[in-house]
Amino acid sequence: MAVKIAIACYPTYGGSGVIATELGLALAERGHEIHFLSYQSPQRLAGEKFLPNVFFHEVEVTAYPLFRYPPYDLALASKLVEVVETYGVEILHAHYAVPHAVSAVLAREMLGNGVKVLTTLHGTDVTLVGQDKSYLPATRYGIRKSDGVTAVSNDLAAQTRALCMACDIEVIYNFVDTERYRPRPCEETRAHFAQEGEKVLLHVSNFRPVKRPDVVVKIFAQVAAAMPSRLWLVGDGPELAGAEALARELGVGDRVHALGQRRAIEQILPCADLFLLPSAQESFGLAALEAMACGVPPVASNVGGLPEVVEDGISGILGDPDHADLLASRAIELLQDQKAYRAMAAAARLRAVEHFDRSIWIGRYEAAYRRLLES
Ligand code: GMT
Repeated sequence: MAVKIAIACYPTYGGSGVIATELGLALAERGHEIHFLSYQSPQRLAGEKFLPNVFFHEVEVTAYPLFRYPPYDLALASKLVEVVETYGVEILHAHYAVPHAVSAVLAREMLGNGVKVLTTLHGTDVTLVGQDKSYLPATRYGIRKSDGVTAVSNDLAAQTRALCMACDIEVIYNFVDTERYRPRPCEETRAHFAQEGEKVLLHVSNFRPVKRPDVVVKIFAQVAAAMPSRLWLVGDGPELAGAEALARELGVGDRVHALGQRRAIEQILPCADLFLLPSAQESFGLAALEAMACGVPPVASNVGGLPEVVEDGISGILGDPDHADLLASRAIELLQDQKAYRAMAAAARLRAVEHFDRSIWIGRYEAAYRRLLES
């Protein structure tokens, strides 16, 4: 049964926006009608093939001299109402609690027509932003008043329950399209930023403090002291300049390449030998999963949901991000042992295909929608 779904999400490169967009596109391919709502078109929507059942509705926030802070959450709620009334949307799917869940609940109350709200929690909406005292009561309200709640890992579900935000939370893991994200030859791309025989370490993020780009650079500096190597930094954010400064301080500035924000990430990932993600907190670690699908083992922190994705010593390396030296020495050992490296790269790919391929998890979202419509 085809369902009409409105997806409220962030349009940026961050994981929640990526999952929301990939989910919407996959659902559209399965015949559902998808309406994305955000303040700009989601990044991953750009360049996608034309699908007649995919719509984007820009949430416009009108400025007014009285408004020091134009109320985006109200504009989003109003847009959701408009989209439901115009297109007969049956489900409002909020990705990220703040403010999307609250706006969706408000829209449902305004409509009063039985439309259902499903909220998907992604991590920082519960563990960081949502816990800020300026947002906590509203975050709790949005989550509790949703008709259904999903979380992207068991760890995040447990953290949410601990905060008494909601008890009935279904875990629906993040997923990856393992046909698009796959190992591929990339001599040409590599040649731009690395020489033959050099190892390439890669970090992709929004360079916020939670991603610990300082640890990324510290790990790399030790690897670079042990073997010819390069560090590629993809993405942008407040900590990027600091990471580059640290690299210069540690004497590896000329081996670090900031590539900026890139769209075709599936073409860059397979060029790396290792993917670094030593975050302070990570509810799932979608970037690590995308690397694994490309046959690139992650070197990541053993926090949050990452141990549910990466099996330490099998499909990647997990450790304490405050012990960069330990993570670095395990990375060096792996890179020096070709047989062990090949086995880990193959295990990483296999784990992504067998446990996190999108075909497995899209069906779980469809089932959640069905249950809501029948309730
Ligand atoms: O990691 C970020 O800062 C971005 C953030 C987001 O919401 O866009 O990512 C979160 O959601 C992703 C998709 O579910 C998860 O894979 C990330 O682990 C999670 N980030 C954190 O928990 C820090």
